[in-house]
Amino acid sequence: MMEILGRTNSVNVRKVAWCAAELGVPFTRSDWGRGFRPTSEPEFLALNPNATVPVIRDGDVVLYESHSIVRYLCAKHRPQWLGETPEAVGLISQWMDWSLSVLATPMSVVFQGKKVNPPPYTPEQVVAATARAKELWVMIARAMDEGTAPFGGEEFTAADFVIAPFMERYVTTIEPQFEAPVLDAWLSRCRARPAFHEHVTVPAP
Ligand SMILES: N[C@@H](CCC(=O)N[C@@H](CS)C(=O)NCC(=O)O)C(=O)O
Repeated sequence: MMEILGRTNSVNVRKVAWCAAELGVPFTRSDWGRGFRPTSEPEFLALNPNATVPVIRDGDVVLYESHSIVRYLCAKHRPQWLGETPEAVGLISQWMDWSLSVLATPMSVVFQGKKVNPPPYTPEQVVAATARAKELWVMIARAMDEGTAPFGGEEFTAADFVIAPFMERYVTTIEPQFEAPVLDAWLSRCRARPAFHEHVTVPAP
């Protein structure tokens, strides 16, 4: 059976667990990472020398980087979720990469600034990151309103699994007053799914 290594309060672990559950892929999970078994242990470093969660072990396949794991799971079990035309593949991939390279940083600064004690960032850094995160969620909502976002639709794509867990975190712990009907509707649809409820809407640390 596939194994996920990583604590459930990590947004990156949540992405992978939700994707696997929606695909019907059975898995076990073990608590590694901050507050649990340290990823600096040699057993973990042998799987991921970057010492980050999540990692999966699926038979002989060992992978780290949450978005690569989501791509792998979709490619193996539901390749259409990666896009059915070259254009769709490009767009889904673009948003997945964007969410790691652009969205994840301010989200992480704000979240850790609010939740980690002592906060690893100054209040000024948290204020700046909050403003940046808000700009980015406005950008996401606009793309959804314009119909150019390859996520939040009737059918899943790989991009849903990596962006919706950030959205859940944004509206629950960062900006509960954020007003964007298109995001509210998407979040409601996600929350109605048992797998999202089980693997993403779990209590934050
Ligand atoms: N780009 C990586 C980032 C992984 C990452 O930074 N994971 C954090 C948790 S969200 C981590 O491992 N923190 C150290 C720890 O928990 O010990 C991915 O998407 O998997």
